[in-house]
Amino acid sequence: MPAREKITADETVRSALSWSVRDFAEELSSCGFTQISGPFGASDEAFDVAGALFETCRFERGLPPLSIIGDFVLPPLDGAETRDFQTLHFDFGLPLDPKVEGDVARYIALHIPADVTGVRAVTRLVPLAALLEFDSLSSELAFFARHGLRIDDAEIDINLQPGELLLFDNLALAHGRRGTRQPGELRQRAYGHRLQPAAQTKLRDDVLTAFKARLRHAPITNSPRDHQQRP
Ligand SMILES: O=C(O)CCC(=O)C(=O)O
Ligand SMILES: [Fe+2]
Repeated sequence: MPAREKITADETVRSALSWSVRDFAEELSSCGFTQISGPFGASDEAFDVAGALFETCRFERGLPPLSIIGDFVLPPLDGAETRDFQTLHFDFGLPLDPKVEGDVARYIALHIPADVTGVRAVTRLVPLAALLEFDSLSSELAFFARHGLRIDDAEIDINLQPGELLLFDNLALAHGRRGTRQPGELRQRAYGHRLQPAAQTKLRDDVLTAFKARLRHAPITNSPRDHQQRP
């Protein structure tokens, strides 16, 4: 049975959600991210839902099949707490001048297990269209910077809580963190494609073309639901 049928037929997953997989997939496609309250106690359960949603999105976008290319406990259980800030980044990066076969992360799922206590960090999301808008104002950037315009103006802070799941498009939003995370606090799974250099170059060009088109027409909108735009 093709993966998509297997996923959308999973009534256990669907009935556990107040929104259907399709609703969340639509929000992920239009906003670049979606937050699901669950609660999901265990990460396996959360990532089953993540996989179903990403599969729906990638199928509708005509993207190549996804596989799990990274699965991390952040920080590691036997590690130290993180520093109190993580700069904006793309997981696995965007290939700029690919020469060898490599993994490209298309979607990221973040889950905080339900038994974690005392979460103090928030995940920062910044739509790339907004970053490019800033870039296109480069001659004026120095002026605005002197007058207090910060990238924070485009930033969406996600205050992910125990049991919740955050899904985002790694190639539509840069992400980072504000605040400290304790060992074992966050589970992160990256879904992507292993691509030859020519396919990586095409993906890079498709991503940049999509940004340019968005800039000409409409910027990525923030979620209509419960996300906090920084003041
Ligand atoms: O802690 C977070 O919210 C984000 C973590 C992250 O993006 C990473 O470690 O790659
Ligand atoms: Fe990351």
